[in-house]
Amino acid sequence: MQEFFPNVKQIKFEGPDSRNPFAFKHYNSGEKVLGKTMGERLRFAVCYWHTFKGTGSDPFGPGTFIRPWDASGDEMKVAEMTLQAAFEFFSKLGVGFWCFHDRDIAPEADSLAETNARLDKIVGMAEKLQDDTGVKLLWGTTNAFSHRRFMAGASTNPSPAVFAYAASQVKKAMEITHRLGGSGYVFWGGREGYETLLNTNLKRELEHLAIFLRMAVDHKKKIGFGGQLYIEPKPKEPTTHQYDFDCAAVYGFLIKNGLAGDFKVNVEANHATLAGHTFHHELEFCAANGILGSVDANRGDLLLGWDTDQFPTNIYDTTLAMYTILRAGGFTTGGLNFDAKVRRQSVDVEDLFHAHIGAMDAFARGLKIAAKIIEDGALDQIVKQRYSGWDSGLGADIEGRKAGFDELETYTLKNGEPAVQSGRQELVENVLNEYIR
Ligand code: XUL
Ligand code: CO
Repeated sequence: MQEFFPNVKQIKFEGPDSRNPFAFKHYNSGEKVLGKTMGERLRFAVCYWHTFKGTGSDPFGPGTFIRPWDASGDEMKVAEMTLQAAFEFFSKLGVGFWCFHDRDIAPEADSLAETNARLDKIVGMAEKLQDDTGVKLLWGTTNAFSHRRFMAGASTNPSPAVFAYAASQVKKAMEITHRLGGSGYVFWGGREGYETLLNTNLKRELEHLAIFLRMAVDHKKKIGFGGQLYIEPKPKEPTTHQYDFDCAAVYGFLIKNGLAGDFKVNVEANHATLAGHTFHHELEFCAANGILGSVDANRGDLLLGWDTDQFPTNIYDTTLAMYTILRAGGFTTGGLNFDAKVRRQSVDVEDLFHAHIGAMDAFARGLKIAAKIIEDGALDQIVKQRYSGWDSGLGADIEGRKAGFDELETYTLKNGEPAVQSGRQELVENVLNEYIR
């Protein structure tokens, strides 16, 4: 069988002193952190679209990558070679999971029936490669945003025929995800939003989105798919205003439509920053509301301000992310999917390894640092003390709904001006810095 990464052998853990660029310095899959192995805690996944289908194109120029798995004039042959290259990559990197869009793994044909037949063929191969390598599917999803039929959205399209096409596509994508034993299924509303309200019935589009998601829940039950459904928020890009703007908007939408029990959130770091939030904020919001499901691990560039999907390398970001994820109980069905692409100038196949090795090490460091902060209770003590007024007396009466406005007015009239306490922001920032090593 053809080897697509002949210059790279199995990536191993060599420890922080290693200078081998093809070795992990911090990610040691079998090492235990807070009672579980790093592999179990981090549940890394490689995404198919950027890593194997990405071309290096940008709005100012076409692709720059020349991939050995693209070297055929026959689309289906390319799909087969790409799948083989992907599983060679997953195995050499030592990740447990992968993620795909339906259209990443098999090219669209002239009819839906023919496209589905192509998918079945590739999925049969993927089933075998999963068995051979032990690599599992973290989640599947549908690309209902690239084809011109979806230019005005999929489930929020003004045309019911496009809604039907998107439904057929999701039906099939859920079925193949189920067949491959996927732990989840993602809905990212690629073009579920609008460019101008002058031609948009916003109320109706939101109703259609809810109907569509209800149909997906029904179909999941019908086929016996036990994986978790996720919504992945993004505020803009490609549309000017996306409906699943951020985690709070998604949560409100789910609650309003009685879907909160059926969906969790797939939080993407770069989407968080596009929404004007930190990645940490979005994770903490989900944790606080019991909807933290999975993560698209990447980073944006605040100087550029678009979805650059860079590989995560910032230790502060990975530490704070893992701090929230660990305190929320860790991943169950979810994991850390590298929805990230190498830069346009990183044209060598080896660059794909450097990118993932660095990102996995960055999260391994974040995990270890966050675990130590938690073990020491270094920040917990400070936060607990800050809110201790709520544990007894006045605070407990308010939380227990024993006091109303009348009682609180009586209290205030009697006790006068409340004492103020320092928020000690510089102190907590220093504490964090002491752990980042
Ligand atoms: C786009 C994005 C998608 C989703 C899956 O910004 O993040 O790749 O993760 O459709
Ligand atoms: Co994503």
